[in-house]
Amino acid sequence: MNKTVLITGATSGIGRATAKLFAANKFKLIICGRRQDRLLELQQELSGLTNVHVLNFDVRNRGQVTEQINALPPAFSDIDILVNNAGNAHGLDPIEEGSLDDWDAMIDINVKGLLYVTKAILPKMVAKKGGHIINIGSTAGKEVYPKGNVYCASKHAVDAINQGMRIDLNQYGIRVGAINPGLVETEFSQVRFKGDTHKAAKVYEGFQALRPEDIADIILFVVTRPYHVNIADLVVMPTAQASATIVNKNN
Ligand code: NDP
Ligand code: 8X3
Repeated sequence: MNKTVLITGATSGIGRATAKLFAANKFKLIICGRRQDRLLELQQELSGLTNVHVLNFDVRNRGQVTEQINALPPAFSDIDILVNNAGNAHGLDPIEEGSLDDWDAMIDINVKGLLYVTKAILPKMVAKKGGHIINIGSTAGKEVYPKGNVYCASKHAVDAINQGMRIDLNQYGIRVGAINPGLVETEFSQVRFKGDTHKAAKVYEGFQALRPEDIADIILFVVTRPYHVNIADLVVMPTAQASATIVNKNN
């Protein structure tokens, strides 16, 4: 198995767990993120298992995204699988109190960033008539919850983009699918609450949240199906979670 996979947001959480699992399964890796120190550390950790290339960009910067993907060395330039994972929630506020900076961040990263990376990857997939794009959406892309407003909107956009990609890329035989997790314990809530670790920890208290490794397992399952099988849209929640607002705590 020597396929090449590009993972955005590989410095933490779901992306990092996916990079580790894919390395153990001998995929060639392109790991992306803004925190170069973490990328280099992960590259070092995984280099005994597979070949790892680092791309250090902010997905909001379309110039950087395009230039770096276009300049990939030949050994990494034929990308088979793109995992569009980079993203976060910024803030949890009622709409009338929301911060414009938080709104910009979520739309620019979760929606526009995902599009910039995909646009840079697509020409080669289209030319070779094959490839696999996995979009990490969210249950927030299926259901809106109190104070989730713009984050939910960004993930609803990912849901629509996932469907749109699948429709338009159908003629090229490119597989497109979304994985939509519920509550996963990562750095997600630390980012949402701007470093308030107490508030972040409270989100996952009293029940077993999903672990990033659970999502990595699913991504590996999705990409290792026979080529005629495309998992188009998958929702996964902790057993304790029934919806965005119903979580069975302390049982
Ligand atoms: P983490 O905060 O642990 O990881 C987020 C990753 O995204 C980091 O590697 C970060 O890298 C990267 N990232 C964020 N902003 C940018 C940017 N501007 N440019 C490049 N990379 C960026 O959170 P998760 O692992 O939980 O989140 C991964 C994905 O899963 C997100 O799309 C999130 O919306 C989604 N998700 C998460 C759920 C959860 O409950 N945790 C549930 C459902 C979906 P760096 O900061 O180094 O750039
Ligand atoms: C992350 C899950 O419920 O915090 O997308 O929005 S949630």
